[in-house]
Parts: sequence; C-alpha cells; structure tokens
Amino acid sequence: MTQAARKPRTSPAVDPAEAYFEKVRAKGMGPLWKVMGELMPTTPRPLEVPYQWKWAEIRDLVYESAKVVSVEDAVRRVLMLLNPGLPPGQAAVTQTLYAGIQIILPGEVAPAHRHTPNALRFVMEGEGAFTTVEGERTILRQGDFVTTPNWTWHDHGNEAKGPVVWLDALDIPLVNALSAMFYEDFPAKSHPVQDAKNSSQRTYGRGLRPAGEKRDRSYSPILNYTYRSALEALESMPASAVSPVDGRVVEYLNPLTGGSVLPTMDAFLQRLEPGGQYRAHRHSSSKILMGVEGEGRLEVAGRVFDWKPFDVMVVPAWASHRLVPTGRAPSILFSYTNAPVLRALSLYREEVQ
Ligand code: GTQ
Repeated sequence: MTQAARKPRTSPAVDPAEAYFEKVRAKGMGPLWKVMGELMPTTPRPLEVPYQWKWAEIRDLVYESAKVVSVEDAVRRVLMLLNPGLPPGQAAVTQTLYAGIQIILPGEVAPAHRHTPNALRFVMEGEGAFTTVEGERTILRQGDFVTTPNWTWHDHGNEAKGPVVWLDALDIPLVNALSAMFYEDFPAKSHPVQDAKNSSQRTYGRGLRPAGEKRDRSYSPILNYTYRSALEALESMPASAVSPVDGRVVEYLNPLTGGSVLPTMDAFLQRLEPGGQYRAHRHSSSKILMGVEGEGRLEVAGRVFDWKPFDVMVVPAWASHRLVPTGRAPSILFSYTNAPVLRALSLYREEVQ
C-alpha cells in the first residue's frame, strides 16, 4: 500500500479524563476507580494454575543434573518445579510456595547454611542420606519427613551406596514478598554433630520430654517424622476421625505448640481406600500434593491428573478439587499448604462441596 492510498489520519478524540490520568501518573498517583474490580475480585484469582509433573520425567532430569553440576558448585543440586501460570523467572510453585527436587550422591555434602525461609523435606527415593539440623543428625529413609525451621543451621550428606532424592518445600516466595530474606553460610562444610543420631525422636517422639526442660526454641523438637510412624498413625486412626474430603489424613505436628509443623506451612500424609468416594472442596490456601503409594486421580478446576508415586500436583488457592482413588490397593499421598499463614491472618476459608 502506498502512502497516498492510506486513509487520511484523523486525530483521535482526546478523552479529557486521559489527560487527567496522565497528569496523575506523572505525580506517582493512580485512580482507584479504574482498577477497583481487578484489585478486589469477589473470590481469589491466584496466578498459579493446576499442574502436574510426572515422576518419570522429573527423575530422568534430576539424575542428569548430577552429571551437569557438582554439589560444591551447586550448593544445593535442585530442580525447581516452576508453575507455568507464574511470571517467568519466579522460583515458585504457587504465589507463596516453592517446591524443588534435590539429589545427593554418595560421598557428597550439601554445605551447611541457614536462611529465614522454613523448609520441609519428604524423601522420594533412596536411603541412607542424612540431614543435620543445629547439630543433630538424622538418617533418611524413603517416606521420612524432616524440617529445617527458619534460621536453623542445616547441611545434607550421603554416606550410603546410592543416590537419594527428596522433595524440598520452602516458603521462599512468601519470605521474598515480605522482604524478609536473610541468608548465611556456615564457616565449615558440615555443622559439627553434637547430638546422638535421632536423639530428638527418642527424647520427644513419645509425647514425653525431660521434666523441667527449659527449651528456648519454639520449633518442633522432632527432627525426623518417620514414614513408618506416620503410616501407623493412619492405620490406627478411629473411624470417627476419617475426613469425607481427604479420607484418613494425619498432620505432622509441632508438639510444643499443638499446631502446624512450621509457622508458615502445614504438611499431611493421607490414605485413600480403593473404591472410596471423597467429596470436593476448596480453600484459600494453595496446596501441593505428591503421590507416594498406589494411584489415583486429582480433579482440580476442570483439569484431571492421573497420578502415580512421586508425581507432584498443584492445587491453586480457591480451586475446587477432588481426590479419586483408582487402584486396587490403598493410595498414599503427601501434601503441604500455606494454610498456617492464612489462619494467622484471619484469611483462611474453606468450602466443602
Ligand atoms: O536444602 O537448604 O530446594 O536452601 C532450596 C533452598 C533446598 C536446602 C532448596 C535451600 C535448600
């Protein structure tokens, strides 16, 4: 098209309000009335979307990472699970939660450090690696659950024969949103081991503690919540405690507070029975689910994910979801959420459908 053939340009009608908005913007202000509906939608509109990572794909890539980078260079050799609904470059699985898959090879040490984000871990594959927290060391087996609370020194190592892989869950995006990130490296690779192995489990794991103890830390004194003990708790749960939504579900507990295992994240192990019917629900917390045993289906906001052990799934905030067991044997799922933060701020809501 030649210049001459073009329609003559007409000057656009100048909206007098536009000139006003321009003037306001230039002074670092903005008209609320233009954005009110977006700012305050009637129900949450999280950026994260329902999603699933298949263990078969995670596994290959995580094992490959061990050839790409040494643990000395990586500090933590982790593949992050990045939610495609979030802006690129955000290290997050939901707007407030982080998830990653960490691999540690025999002979390696992921050096000691501490940070303000809280972390929890669930062992997916292998056994015999250790985590040391504030001088107590625990040996990890498949299905074990450990935490490294806010500002505790921790390092991981592997003195066993094979690789060990686990899920890392942290509240990094929340801590960053609050500009509350602090981080420090320990002066040595490993924190000196002061306690006997698993001393906290033996001291506090029976609902008892040394009488008169003056404990100056409020985080859970239990370092390793073993898979075996969580399975036993599921097994011995009374019928009256079975949830119509989640079946048999136990929460990892901080016995000092009677509340969630970490101040910002709660975590659960659950068992669904073959052929069981479970109700849909939604909550203002966002939730990460990981299959551990058996198989099933997760229906979430119109999406359907069939899962097998160690597949990881995202339930966005306020997304309606339902669990459907599909196998012949009971299925076991691990999950964690940001509900403790919402509850502390009077923002938690739940609806059973
Ligand atoms: O093991 O300390 O996935 O600091 C991300 C940050 C793991 C850890 C992660 C961490 C760690």
